[in-house]
Amino acid sequence: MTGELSPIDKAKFVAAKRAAEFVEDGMRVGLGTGSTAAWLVRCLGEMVREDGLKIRGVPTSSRTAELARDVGIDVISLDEARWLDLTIDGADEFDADLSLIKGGGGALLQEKIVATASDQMIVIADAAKEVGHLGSFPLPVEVIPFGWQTSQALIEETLVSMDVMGRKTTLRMNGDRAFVTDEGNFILDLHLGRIGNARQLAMVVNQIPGVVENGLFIDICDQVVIGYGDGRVEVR
Ligand code: ABF
Repeated sequence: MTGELSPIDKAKFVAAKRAAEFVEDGMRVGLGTGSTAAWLVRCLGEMVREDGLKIRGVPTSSRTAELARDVGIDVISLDEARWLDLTIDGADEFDADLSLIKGGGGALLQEKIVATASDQMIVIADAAKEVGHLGSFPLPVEVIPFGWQTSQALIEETLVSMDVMGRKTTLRMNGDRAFVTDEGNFILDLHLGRIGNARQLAMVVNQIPGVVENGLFIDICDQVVIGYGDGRVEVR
């Protein structure tokens, strides 16, 4: 499955493989989105096919659902599962409090719903995702298409009074068209540079009309499994 991996891919793979060890028979497992989570899905698929692991997987995006079915995982909907034992997903940034920025893959809404409806959430990440302060990675905010430019202006106005360094927001593009999420919404990327109070920012942004959800995951992640390019893994 792995062949000769680049250091970054090896870091993602070893983190995913270590996290897969937390998955037990009979679990309902939230399956994340992104390249690190894709390694997890492949590892779990191998455990299902070769070790007879019995799990039901709830994907956090249509891309993950397709990959999970391809590797032989029994895929069910979140409503069929009703609640999850464990969600394993990637992240764009994590800090010492295990607060996260997620949504670089455009799936933050389903990811946050699935992660919140889980007894435990584990993040798998290469070591470069660890930051002292959240904010270097643009914070994704999902907005409905109606009035998105007004929402963008409202967000920028709100940021003026927030404890952040930058205030520029850009519409996420997919080629020459706006990126559209599985729910048919748009993503605005907030280029903040440094977020002082992530908890406050997450609450305030979600009050803005037109905003559906943001990519700050506060008090959701329970553990992080960090992979390194030399093959080392660290669980915190
Ligand atoms: C998804 O994967 C997103 O929430 C997050 O932004 C992204 C990380 O992607 P990768 O694992 O490819 O770095 O979980």
